[in-house]
Amino acid sequence: MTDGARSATGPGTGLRQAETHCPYCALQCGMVLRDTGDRVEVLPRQFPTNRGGLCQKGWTAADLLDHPDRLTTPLLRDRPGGELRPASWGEALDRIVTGIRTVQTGHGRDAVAVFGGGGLTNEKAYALGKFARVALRTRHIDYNGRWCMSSAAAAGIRAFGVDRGLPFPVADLARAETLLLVGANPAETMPPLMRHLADQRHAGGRLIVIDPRATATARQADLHLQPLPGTDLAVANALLHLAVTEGLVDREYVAARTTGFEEVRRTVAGYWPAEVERLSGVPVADLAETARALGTARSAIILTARGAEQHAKGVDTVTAFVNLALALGLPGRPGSGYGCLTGQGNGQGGREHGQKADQLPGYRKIDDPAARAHVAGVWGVDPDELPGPGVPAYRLLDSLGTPGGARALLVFGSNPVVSAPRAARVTERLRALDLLVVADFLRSETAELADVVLPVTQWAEEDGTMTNLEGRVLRRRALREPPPGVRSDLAILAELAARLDPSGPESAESRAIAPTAAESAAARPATAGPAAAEPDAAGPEATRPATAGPADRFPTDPREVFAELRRASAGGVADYAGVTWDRIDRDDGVFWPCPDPDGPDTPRLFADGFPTPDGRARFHPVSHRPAAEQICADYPLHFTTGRVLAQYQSGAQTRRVAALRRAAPGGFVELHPDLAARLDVAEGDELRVTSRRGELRAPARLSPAIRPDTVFAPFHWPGAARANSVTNDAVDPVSGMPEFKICAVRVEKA
Ligand SMILES: Nc1nc2c(c(=O)[nH]1)N[C@H]1C(S)=C(S)[C@@H](COP(=O)(O)OP(=O)(O)OC[C@H]3O[C@@H](n4cnc5c(=O)[nH]c(N)nc54)[C@H](O)[C@@H]3O)O[C@H]1N2
Ligand SMILES: Nc1nc2c(c(=O)[nH]1)N[C@H]1C(S)=C(S)[C@@H](COP(=O)(O)OP(=O)(O)OC[C@H]3O[C@@H](n4cnc5c(=O)[nH]c(N)nc54)[C@H](O)[C@@H]3O)O[C@H]1N2
Ligand code: SF4
Ligand SMILES: [Mo]
Repeated sequence: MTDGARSATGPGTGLRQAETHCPYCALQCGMVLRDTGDRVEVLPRQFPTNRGGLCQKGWTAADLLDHPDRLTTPLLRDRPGGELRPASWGEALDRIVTGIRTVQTGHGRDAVAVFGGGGLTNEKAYALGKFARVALRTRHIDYNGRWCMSSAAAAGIRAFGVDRGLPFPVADLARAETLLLVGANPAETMPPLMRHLADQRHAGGRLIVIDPRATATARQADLHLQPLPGTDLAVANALLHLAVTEGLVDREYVAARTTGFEEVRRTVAGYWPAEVERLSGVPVADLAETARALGTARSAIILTARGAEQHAKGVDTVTAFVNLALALGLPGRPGSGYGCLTGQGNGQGGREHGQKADQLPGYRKIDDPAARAHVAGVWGVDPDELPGPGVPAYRLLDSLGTPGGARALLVFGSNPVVSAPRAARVTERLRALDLLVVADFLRSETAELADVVLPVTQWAEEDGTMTNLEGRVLRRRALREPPPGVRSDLAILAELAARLDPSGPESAESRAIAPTAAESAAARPATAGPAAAEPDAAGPEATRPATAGPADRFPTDPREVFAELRRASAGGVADYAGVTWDRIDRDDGVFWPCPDPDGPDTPRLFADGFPTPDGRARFHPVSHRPAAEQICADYPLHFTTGRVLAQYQSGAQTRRVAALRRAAPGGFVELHPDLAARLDVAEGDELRVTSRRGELRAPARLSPAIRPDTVFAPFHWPGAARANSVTNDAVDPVSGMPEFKICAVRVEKA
């Protein structure tokens, strides 16, 4: 195979194969797909993140390509309460356009909303944000990254001036003498990442894990702190308190590279370790050992994930760990720093290019006049035509169908019926819509409620880019053509934009049905790889007259979209202007920011300074506050949620893979044997977990690994076992992130 053309026929084999990445999580493990004629094989591939490893989900990812549940025709519901039936593309698109027009005419432009996903490629995420602002002209767009990354993102921006999950390559983890994981369970959520952790241990490094459960990750640690859920902020402040009293603060670094330490020092002075032990259950000795392990190491890394972040105080909790990292002088030092483990496949890129309510491409702010002018220029519209900021995901979903809320919703890449907090309420809001459109390749639980379902391509049928947890932009490469009847998300957005365009050359009614993705793909050269010259970033679109209607502004070729994204992001915080597909192919990915095609990219941030106005990182004093919902006589236990290895997210995909269903067949409630004895519960007994918002039913799984005052359930299943029937919809005031990780429940035998 030649460089730059890695989707091709293998030499002498007659087999088509493609070097691509796993469709699931942010580790974006390298894999080779091979079409043997009757099936698609997945082979692991050496890539810096996975180093030849894959987890069970990656190995089985191709099972969904020709799955019997795969959607290959649009579905339409003729009347409320009726069944979904197969329909033609023309009929489905007409129904959507008519529905959007009716809603916008009656209730204004903002009455149509868009909900995106962190699994979408950069090109799709960019096109979706542009579609909302230019074709629908609504301010209402947000996405499932709000459930996932938003608290760490907000904390990163306020401290460092930038949000890139890891500001260094994953391989740097092995260089940390001390590694602290807070609310992260990578042994189940990113198994190949454990290879880097094993290297760290072999080099003599120490691993410390903070988790209310003794997870597969915690069991590998030298030290496991097992706090009550929702007390991490206090734990972090106590660690900084100890660092101060034991003289571990890097005074030179604090003086030269940061601002605001004094106020933080005064705040943490009140976090006496003994008091924090009473609050969190973490022994003073363990707090002291952790503070010393971090403060005396030559190199140390602190990582947070959803356990610390998915709280109504997630931003402040992450800030507390960032404060600790800054006081110890870690960010920017080799083999050291603070990072957040991004979750979804394109969780990083998905939050940079405009599907966030307050954001334009390149991580620009939608309320910044200069940002609006730049992006409007690229889009060929008047800046004054761009809508203002919308509202975060939960507020958006919670207001659907209410007075003042949106009445039509288009969902691309999420399954909120299973994954949203307080899911019964969200389901009720979705049912109240005048029009629900879902683009998916499977009939997800959310698609089941839709008025129109549009069948889309899968990862092995697509070209595009993803940005992994390291901020490394990667290539997704197509192996094969999509099945007939299926279209790409980009093609759907382009077609809808054309039909919605009031000034377009062809009106919606008279416009011929555009070819399907399969049809137009058939017209492309046989190698789906980047054989054709990449459109210049300052190419023809740049000079296209601003009078062209939206119809012309939605290219369907991902290369063209990426070229436009580069221009839209140029000069922004997440600058992709210098990233080209060829360069990604050559260098195993390109780290942003990368403003110049001939200049360097940025594997490591903060070596010389922080992208803040004065170049210094900023401390922020933060204080512990209790969870939004407290335990009481009626709801005496803490409830927390998370993941298991063999299922992914809402499970829409992985529940359909036979091997994964065998490995993790259904929901369960994990509880301590002492608690089980008190409740007279035996292993396997059907339990009812009830909160103020609803209940779930699932079998008991007894485990000494969990605190006796806390029960845990994974959130991958719909129906009776749905964890989000129980969770709290309280959100962080800054980020809008819901409190998935703690609420008050009662547990009894069902
Ligand atoms: N198998 C699998 N892998 C995945 C995913 C998946 O669905 N399945 N999803 C991907 C995505 S999108 C994401 S975001 C990541 C998430 O990756 P992780 O953050 O590792 O996953 P979670 O299981 O949600 O949470 C991690 C841990 O937080 C702990 N926890 C709960 N409450 C608290 C608390 O208050 N404090 C602390 N310190 N810990 C707490 C839980 O016990 C759990 O072990 O995984 C990615 N990888
Ligand atoms: N209780 C609880 N709830 C949680 C969490 C938790 O820890 N606890 N974690 C939260 C987190 S971190 C996350 S990230 C969310 C995730 O939850 P969701 O947003 O529901 O994510 P997925 O289950 O990945 O849903 C993606 C859907 O889009 C489809 N899809 C995949 N790729 C594409 C594509 O390219 N185009 C289109 N059109 N469709 C596509 C899939 O088939 C699937 O139906 O869940 C959140 N919910
Ligand atoms: S760790 Fe993540 S990217 Fe790697 S194979 Fe598993 S799901 Fe895919
Ligand atoms: Mo996530």
